[in-house]
Amino acid sequence: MKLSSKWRSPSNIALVKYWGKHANQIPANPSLSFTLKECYTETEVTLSPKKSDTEFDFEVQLDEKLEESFKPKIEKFFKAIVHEAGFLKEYHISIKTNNSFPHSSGIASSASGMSALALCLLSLKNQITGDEPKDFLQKASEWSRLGSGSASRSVYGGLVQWGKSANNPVSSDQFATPFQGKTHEIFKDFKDYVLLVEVGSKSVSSTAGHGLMNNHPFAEKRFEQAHENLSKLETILENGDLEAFGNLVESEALTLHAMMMTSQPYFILMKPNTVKIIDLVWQFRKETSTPLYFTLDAGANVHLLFPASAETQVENFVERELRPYLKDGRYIKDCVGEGAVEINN
Ligand code: 2P0
Repeated sequence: MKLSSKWRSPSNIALVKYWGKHANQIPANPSLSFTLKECYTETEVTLSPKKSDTEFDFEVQLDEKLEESFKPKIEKFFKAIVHEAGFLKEYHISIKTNNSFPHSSGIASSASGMSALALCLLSLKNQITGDEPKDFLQKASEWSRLGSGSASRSVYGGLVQWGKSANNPVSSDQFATPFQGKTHEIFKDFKDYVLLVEVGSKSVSSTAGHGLMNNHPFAEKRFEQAHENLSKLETILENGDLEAFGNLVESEALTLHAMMMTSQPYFILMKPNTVKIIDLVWQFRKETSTPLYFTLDAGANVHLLFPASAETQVENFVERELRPYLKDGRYIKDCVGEGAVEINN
């Protein structure tokens, strides 16, 4: 009998950013994100009798085509979890994956992709051993973290924290946890329009960028600031102060990119149209008082964050003023989502 497991896992957007890490994927500071809904990866893993003597006998297909370039990061992930997943050495492992968002959209697939894979592997472990640990999602988040730090946050829906912080006794560097604070209604159906500015691969990978925080002249101050911002954000999320929210997330986004620009070697992931869009967002906010804010990931795309009540104004603004600056005029209308789900065939 073939053993298989299939999961859909979403991407997430950090409000307080993870940038810098220690050995074994331990974050240098805590981060907090919104889990998304429309940007997700679906992955199916099937185990069958081993075909070769290699340590890990596996193949990966993206959109039904073999994808050799994914193998090194996955093999590294297998090595990181094999002490808890001995079955990885005993089977041929077939991984079939696809993303809801366009492949070369510049949307990082490592959060959704690595969490979907971790969830499948943990389900398979449980099928083989007959155990169902009561903390399934916590363990899946821990395994996801070992694949890619930001992936640890994708298994849960809504607001999710990863990394130890003083105010939150259940927080951990090992795995993410659902945000423990009170959340104002306004954040429950928040929108994130992902504006595609640049497609294709980035000049510097996130893993390399994290590495450049070692010996970075501003690193310690930045890690301290992330703790402070997380604590401020907890209050903002409770009281629903949108202006304070926007001020904090925009500052986090620009600080992330400032860390890149002040690394050695230095680099810039924003593109001219990224800056143009930020400028237009600021102008629009000033003129209309619409609560529209931006954040950035480690790339050139711009995420527009706003409450559902502002959607009509924002959509008109994007169509009228921002579309000319987007790659092929493309953007994805996303919103806060529920987290990963298992798919039963
Ligand atoms: C984040 N980013 O908190 C930050 C903000 C990008 C900008 O985590 O090396 O793909 O696989 O742990 O998680 C991107 O880095 O890096 C990231 P690895 P990851 O979402």
